Amino acid sequence: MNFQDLQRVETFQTYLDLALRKGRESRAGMKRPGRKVAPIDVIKNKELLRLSTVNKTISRALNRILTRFPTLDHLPPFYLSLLKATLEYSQVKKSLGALNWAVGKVNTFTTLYTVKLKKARELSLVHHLPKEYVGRISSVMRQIADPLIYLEEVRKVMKRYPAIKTELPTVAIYGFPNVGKTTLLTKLTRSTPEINSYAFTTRNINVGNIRMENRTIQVVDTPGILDREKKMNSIEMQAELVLKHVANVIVYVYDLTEPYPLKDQKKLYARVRKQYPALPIIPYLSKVDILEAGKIAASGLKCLTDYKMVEKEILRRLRVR
Ligand SMILES: Nc1nc2c(ncn2[C@@H]2O[C@H](COP(=O)(O)OP(=O)(O)OP(=O)(O)O)[C@@H](O)[C@H]2O)c(=O)[nH]1
Ligand SMILES: [Mg+2]
Repeated sequence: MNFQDLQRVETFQTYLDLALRKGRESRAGMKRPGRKVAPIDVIKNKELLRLSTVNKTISRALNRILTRFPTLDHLPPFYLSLLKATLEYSQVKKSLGALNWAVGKVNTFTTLYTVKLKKARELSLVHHLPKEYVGRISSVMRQIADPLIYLEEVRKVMKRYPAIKTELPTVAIYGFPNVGKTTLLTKLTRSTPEINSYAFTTRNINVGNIRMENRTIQVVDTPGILDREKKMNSIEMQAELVLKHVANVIVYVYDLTEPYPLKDQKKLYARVRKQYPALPIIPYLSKVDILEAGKIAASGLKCLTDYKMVEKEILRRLRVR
């Protein structure tokens, strides 16, 4: 899913002003009737067109928001968990519900005032009813002021969600900070995310694809994890949700050149192993090109050290699944 294209949600006043302006323009732009029509009916027809234009403009604007935002009931578990962790789920639901309510309400008032206007016999009433209609519509729109403001906040948060295809077979690269996770992603895929010689370079989830044997395998590079007891930050939590809901295989990256003790790296590995017993884990040792001789043997690790081997192993693991 991709939330990057969600469009900005404007204030109620913006939508209302737009609808009223379009309404006025439609009234002004109406052609003179060809045949002889009573003066009161000329005005009536203009006002009727104005009402339907206001209705159409508001419905279109609000429905566009409603259709672009994901349907909460159909969100894949990864995005649903992410949403619940980063936003107030019930408030998102309520705000979208409020927009739906407003579309219905504006529609009902439009029908009501269309009928009233058609029936009106006096000119004063023909002038008065549209004013009353605008008052009613304004009041409905005012009632969705807060939901619209909140949905704009929601959009800004969702824009930062990673674009993960939850239906693709997925490999998650996991491990301590600065161990070479993103470098491995760039070797496995053609993506070119940022790589740096300092920890916590990856502040978001990077995604790349491997095309092999006529299938696409998604590779997700997670930010570095410190196996802390204390509460996880939002980025660490995203990495955790990838393992929980999206990954079919994990590549765990070990690094013997970084200051993180091997004991801690093994502990994180064991934690992941225990937490996700159904997921195969491929241990990979990075930076062997700069590793002192004998260090691998001394570590007792049994890892792949070449990304080509990792690729083969990923395929093998996915094939047996
Ligand atoms: N020599 C050598 N350097 C490597 C290798 N893999 C990664 N590096 C270097 O290690 C540093 C960190 O690499 P990244 O790929 O950014 O590591 P990361 O695990 O994604 O780091 P965070 O995103 O901060 O958690 C960079 O300076 C890389 O160039 C490798 O196999 N050999
Ligand atoms: Mg990285």
